[in-house]
Amino acid sequence: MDIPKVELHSHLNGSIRNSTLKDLLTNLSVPIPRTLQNPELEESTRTLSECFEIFPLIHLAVSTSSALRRVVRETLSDFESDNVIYLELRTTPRTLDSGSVGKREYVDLVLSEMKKWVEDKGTRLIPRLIISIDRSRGVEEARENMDIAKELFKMGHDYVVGVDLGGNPTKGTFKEFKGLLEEVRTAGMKVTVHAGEVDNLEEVNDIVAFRPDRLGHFLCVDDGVWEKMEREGGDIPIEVCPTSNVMTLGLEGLGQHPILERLVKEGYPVSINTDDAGVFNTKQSLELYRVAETLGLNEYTVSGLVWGAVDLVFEGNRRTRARVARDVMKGIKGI
Ligand code: 6MZ
Repeated sequence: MDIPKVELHSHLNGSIRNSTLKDLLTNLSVPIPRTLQNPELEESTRTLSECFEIFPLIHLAVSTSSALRRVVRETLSDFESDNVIYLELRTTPRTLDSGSVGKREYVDLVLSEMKKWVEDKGTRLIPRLIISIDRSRGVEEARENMDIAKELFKMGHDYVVGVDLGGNPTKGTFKEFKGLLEEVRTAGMKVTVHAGEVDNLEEVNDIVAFRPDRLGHFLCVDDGVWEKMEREGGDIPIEVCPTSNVMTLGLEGLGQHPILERLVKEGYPVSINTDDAGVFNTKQSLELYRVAETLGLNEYTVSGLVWGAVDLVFEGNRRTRARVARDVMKGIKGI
């Protein structure tokens, strides 16, 4: 799958290379957990609760400005090597360097490192930033994150394209954050919401009623949810993360994915993504390959999936969107 691709659902710290994570933990003299020592375990044991155990460890490893800069650079390089040409990375602002770097500085640091990387490399990869809320950390922290997002958006920062509600889906409720998300939407920003990663139909219905610009995962849903979506405004694009979904749902394989086949066969607006390329030991081309293999798709159908995702980007600049479309089309025509 060497065609130019777009990636729309990728958590910055979840994209950390395993080698970097081990390296940073070693420097901090933190013992390396068993799953990080054995590559076979890395691939087979990332259930939802294990994922949410590993994120605090990643955050501990990436607790300095220099570590964060390194993760930004390496993540961009990894996506570029996989021929991703447009990348929406998302991250949750937090403090670094024992509190001397605040949340706003965290975001500034990510943005400046992205810009610097682009300038130094002269790359065709276009990186963009989505600012996340971690639902397990409460509304006050969420408000701080959304204030940062709104401020940067109002300033016209060309890299900041939207906000996200994510974090451990078993903690907190969508309702707590709805008002905040409404505010950022009114300010003109795009909103994506993680939905249905665990069984909670009431919450999924609330999220669908809110009508975010995109939905993340959308796994535990029933017919009533689809009917509601249809009735109340039609399709909301879905960010599918195949390997992540298989692991967090504890499936035997992608063939058991609850909605993938239906989405692809019905031509639903979807994008295929990595979620946490480091945690799930994956990359975009591999995700597309797994979808193709599972559903028996030929390369034209896979190209159609990539092309469809171009329409779903949060980028607001018409020229940039046209550039992405042109580059993807050029690649597809070459196959
Ligand atoms: C929900 C997830 C996630 O923000 O520190 N995150 N939230 N579902 C998932 N599915 C597996 N994977 C990652 O990146 C790590 C953070 O992203 C969210 C969690 O809040 C995690 O702490 P950042 O860059």
